[in-house]
Amino acid sequence: MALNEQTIERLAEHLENCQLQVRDTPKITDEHPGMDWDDAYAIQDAILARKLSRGARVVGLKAGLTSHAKMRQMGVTDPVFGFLVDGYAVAEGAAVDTRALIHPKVEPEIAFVLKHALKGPGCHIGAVLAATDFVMPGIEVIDSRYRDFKFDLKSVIADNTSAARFVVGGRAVRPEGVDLRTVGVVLEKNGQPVALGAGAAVLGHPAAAIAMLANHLGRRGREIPAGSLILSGGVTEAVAVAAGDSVSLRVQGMGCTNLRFD
Ligand code: 0L1
Ligand code: MG
Repeated sequence: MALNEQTIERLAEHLENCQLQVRDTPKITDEHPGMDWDDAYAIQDAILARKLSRGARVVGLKAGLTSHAKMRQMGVTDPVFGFLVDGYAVAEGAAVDTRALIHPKVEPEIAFVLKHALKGPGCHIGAVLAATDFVMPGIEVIDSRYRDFKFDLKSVIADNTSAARFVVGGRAVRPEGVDLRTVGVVLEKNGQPVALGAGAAVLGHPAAAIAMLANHLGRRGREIPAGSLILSGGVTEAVAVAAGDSVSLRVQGMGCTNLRFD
């Protein structure tokens, strides 16, 4: 670790305040160019601890930057991992209040729900599919706390990978009931298709993102608990949304899930 505990706490407070007060900030590596990967996840952990101390619950996990389209869009090369708390969950078809967000974007995702825990190292697609109860469509709303979504990987990890809101819905499907590589995904905004893709856009197979998360947690002595919901990452680039927009995600064989923005 390159940062001391006080600095980690201060940066966590700063980033969380940006989220709570709906204001952006330059990326934190501008002031702390020497921070390392452990510092980045320690800041993310400290943000989670702040939320838990106020009564939040973890309701899921996420992998981000898992598609080449997203990596190109953001100019980065590796996936990142974050947490989802109860305040981020939106009921299907409900409205997201854009006044609580800085510059939201939506991403079409495949959500996994596990029946068994997954623990790395050595976790692979086969283990993920064996541990998966069902998969379903999910829309993630990301809202980087960084000005103009300009960040590097360490900054975005510290900022809990831009997590802000999510919805899951449509039809829950057993993993053996769908080929997650070839499954087609259509994201519509205000009735117009705005992004199209197939599951393989996520690291060749969306389950690979879950395996990477299990291996990442395993290196830290943790696991993905049974019952977890995990967003496996955007299948396409992210699409900007604003008040008045409605967004719908259709995943082949899994139906549709929707969000509105007020
Ligand atoms: O979920 C994601 O893929 C987003 C990760 C963070 C990068 C971003 O804000 O676009
Ligand atoms: Mg995402």
